[in-house]
Amino acid sequence: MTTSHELFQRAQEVLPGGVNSPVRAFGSVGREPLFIDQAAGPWLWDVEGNRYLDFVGSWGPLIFGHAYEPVLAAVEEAAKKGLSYGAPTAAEVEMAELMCCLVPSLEMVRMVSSGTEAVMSALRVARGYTGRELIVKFQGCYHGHADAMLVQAGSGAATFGVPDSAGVPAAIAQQTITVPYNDLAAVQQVFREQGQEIAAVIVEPVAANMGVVLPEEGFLAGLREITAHYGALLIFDEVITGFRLGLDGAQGYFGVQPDLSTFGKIIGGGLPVGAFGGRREVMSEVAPLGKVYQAGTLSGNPVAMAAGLCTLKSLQEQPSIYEQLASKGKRLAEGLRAIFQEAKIPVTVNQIGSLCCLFFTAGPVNNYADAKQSDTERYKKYFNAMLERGIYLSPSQFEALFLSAAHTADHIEWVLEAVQEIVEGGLLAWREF
Ligand code: KE4
Repeated sequence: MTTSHELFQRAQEVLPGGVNSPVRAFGSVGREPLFIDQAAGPWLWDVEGNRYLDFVGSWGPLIFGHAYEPVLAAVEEAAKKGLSYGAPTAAEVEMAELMCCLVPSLEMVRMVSSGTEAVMSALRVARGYTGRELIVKFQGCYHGHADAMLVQAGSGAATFGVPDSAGVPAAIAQQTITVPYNDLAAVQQVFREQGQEIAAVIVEPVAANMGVVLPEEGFLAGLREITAHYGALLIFDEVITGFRLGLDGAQGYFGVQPDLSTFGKIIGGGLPVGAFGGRREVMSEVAPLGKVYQAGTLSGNPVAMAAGLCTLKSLQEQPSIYEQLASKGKRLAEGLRAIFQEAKIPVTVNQIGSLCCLFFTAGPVNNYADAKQSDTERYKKYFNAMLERGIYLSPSQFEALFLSAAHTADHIEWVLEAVQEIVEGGLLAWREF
């Protein structure tokens, strides 16, 4: 039997860091990654046959859990007809029609193969439509790895970004302005100074890449008002929240309509799919209809469309899934708060629907600066102690916990019992130094 360790040794010879995406390397939790052999429902099995209750869910796509039978059947049926044609198919039309039916702000969409590609394309459309170049993003929000998005502000409320990745040209970074999440005054200030040059504001309507941070009352509506006033576009990056917070995503949940939205994860049902879309007037700029070039060999891939369509139709047929997920999320959040309050360990638990995050800081956590107050050493201990108990959490303090329809109330109670045991064991005891 091959072990995760043996695979990781081999992987590091031929894959940078031994992985195909950095967070999978378990770098911030101080141990080697598990190599997964298979999964079903809420369960993962590693290559050594160990079973884990999975709360990463491939980082969000699997709202019905792993190996959801209807999706497997749809994929099998599509695959038997061929894997890719590089030509239009009925499935792509059906997918676009369904997305536009479910999300009111969508009049046209374009399918791509990842969230990054969706965001990169949406930014280009915004720049092409407005004729402007500057983009505003929020510190701690993650929108994939397109150059313009790999920018982290320096200090200060509003500043020109400096790259937080090697290889991003300064000239690109300087076209991205970053401000603190939930800070409308900072956004106002940026627009007062450069509003006529700003093509778009891009925001995670619920931030889930600095841990989970909720929009404060009026924040999203404020962004809508400011961008409309200055003729900039508002882009909601719903790669995580799209079809997770509800059939009409965070924009439906909070009642704010963006000009463009980006999607990924759930719309692929576990296969590589992204999409961007919005107002017809804006999307009409996209080639071949308009002058903004955008293309992709596997965009709208028929097998991926089958997985995505089956997932969205299943959600449409079972809308009660959302209140069930929210109820499980609420129980988990309240249970965690109670355990740590009893133990006098200061934590903050942010939760909305099936997204949840336990921060090891007294909080509140309303932006990236707050989130970075978290004790990541304590998170590391917590992650490893939970893994030893067969519970697979996000291997970073700055990610979300994802619930799926496959998680039962009993699974939530099991998690809370495990946390209680860890806390009682003193592993996470809060020592005032
Ligand atoms: P992808 O290119 O990874 O499909 O999507 C990029 C992206 C865009 N927008 C948001 C809001 C996202 O959360 C993401 C990707 N999310 C991460 C998890 N935090 C993907 C996991 C990874 O990087 O391996």
